[in-house]
Amino acid sequence: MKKTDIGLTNKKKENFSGWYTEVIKKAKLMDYSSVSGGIVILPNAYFVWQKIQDFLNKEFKKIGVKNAYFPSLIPESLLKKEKQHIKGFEPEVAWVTEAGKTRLSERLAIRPTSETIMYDSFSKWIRSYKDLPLKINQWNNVVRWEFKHPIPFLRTREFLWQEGHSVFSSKEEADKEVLEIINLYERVYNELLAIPVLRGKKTENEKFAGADYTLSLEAILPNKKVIQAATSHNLGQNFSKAFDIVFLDKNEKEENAWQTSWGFSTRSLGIMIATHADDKGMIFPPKVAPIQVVIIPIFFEGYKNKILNVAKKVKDKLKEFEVFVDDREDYSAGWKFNEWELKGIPLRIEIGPNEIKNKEVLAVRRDNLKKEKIKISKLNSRVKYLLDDIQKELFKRAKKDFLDSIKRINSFNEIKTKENFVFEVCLCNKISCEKKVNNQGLKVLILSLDKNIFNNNCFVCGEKSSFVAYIGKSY
Ligand code: 86X
Repeated sequence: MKKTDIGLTNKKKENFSGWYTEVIKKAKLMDYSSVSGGIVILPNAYFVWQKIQDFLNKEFKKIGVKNAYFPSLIPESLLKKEKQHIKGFEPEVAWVTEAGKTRLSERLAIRPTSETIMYDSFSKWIRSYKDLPLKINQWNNVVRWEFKHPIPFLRTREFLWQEGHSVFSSKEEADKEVLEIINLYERVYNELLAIPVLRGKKTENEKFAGADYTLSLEAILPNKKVIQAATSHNLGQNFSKAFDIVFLDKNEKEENAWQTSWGFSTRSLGIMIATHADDKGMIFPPKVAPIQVVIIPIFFEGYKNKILNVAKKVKDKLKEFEVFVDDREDYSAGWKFNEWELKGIPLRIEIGPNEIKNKEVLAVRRDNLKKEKIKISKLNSRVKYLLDDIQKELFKRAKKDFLDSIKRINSFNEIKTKENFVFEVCLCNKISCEKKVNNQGLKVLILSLDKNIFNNNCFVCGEKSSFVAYIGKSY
């Protein structure tokens, strides 16, 4: 293969979508399948998903969430029991209608989300306040037959996620949990994936129809389009009424339960790739990198075995990290450098005759390509420092782009839709003002939970404002 074959031809700044498609394919993160909108998640990307699972499973356990598994097929009658929540979604449901040559007496939906099948069970399990809270999570796949064109990871017809579903005896507990969960999701983005996000509440118009209110995270992609990054819903008593989830309270009085549901999906992998990768290819944040350090022995005639041995010793010293020694002999060192840059490995260690002589290695960072010599005796602590620093640097860069993408405005005529910005505004939260925003091809993405208003007047109608909101183009 020629050097040019493993480089990227599209530039991130010039042709974002062409670039994205090229990175995910050439860095071996995904492969297409014979179903449109169905992708193969390759080991390098799946590894990240497992890191997310590890983190969330640990945190879920701390708050009493237990993992379980429900069937992937949902009878039509169950799916349609809560009318409100499937509004607008019906065209996306995929159905199983026959088995072999027999037509099924009732169609079965391939789960687009599992509220209905889970809550049917919950209604049988819950009798008294003593059965609450109930907190069940499942890691599964869901299918939504979207008609917008699919984009690997970011919009696929089948994807992986976790969906958590809790049942409480009071509204307050549900309020507390939806916030707790959205904060947890924010930590996955900030701490693992090194990505800043907007966090807030959806408007009545944009919330999940089955919920009293929806909290969400929104990520800003390099093309300045905004994408929903995770959601946490307070379902109130909407589903408990439809599914008859009732409990006897301490006074033996029958009450409808209070519920939440929340999800985090493999869309996050697409957001991570789009955020950090550059014109040379993928860049994994060290905390989720399938290989954190790649060691490349530079073979010289007469030194080969010696160098290989040192490479193996270095790997042994770095036991606490994910390390791979690329000892392939039929590729040149330069070719390997390019390949591991393309694949996004955060740190490369080169070992040649000079390094052996001086009892050191040469380390090259993927984020800024800076090189430094590290004494073998200081290897462990320095590699730890460098990986931490790369993680921090990636977040810092992403945060700068994020802040640069947000522009505060005070009046509606400041919106120039050709400009690519997320606008920070003060809003009254009337539907008529939101519709005016929508007519510009923009959405009210979230209402901030913690920012104080900076203008007393709604940026659309001029009447009293009540929220800081973010508006922008959405995926
Ligand atoms: C909304 C709601 C909720 C648990 C989450 O956002 C997190 C995890 N579920 C999901 N939603 C639907 O309810 C839905 C329903 C049908 Cl029938 C459909 F075809 C598509 C859907 N998409 C989203």
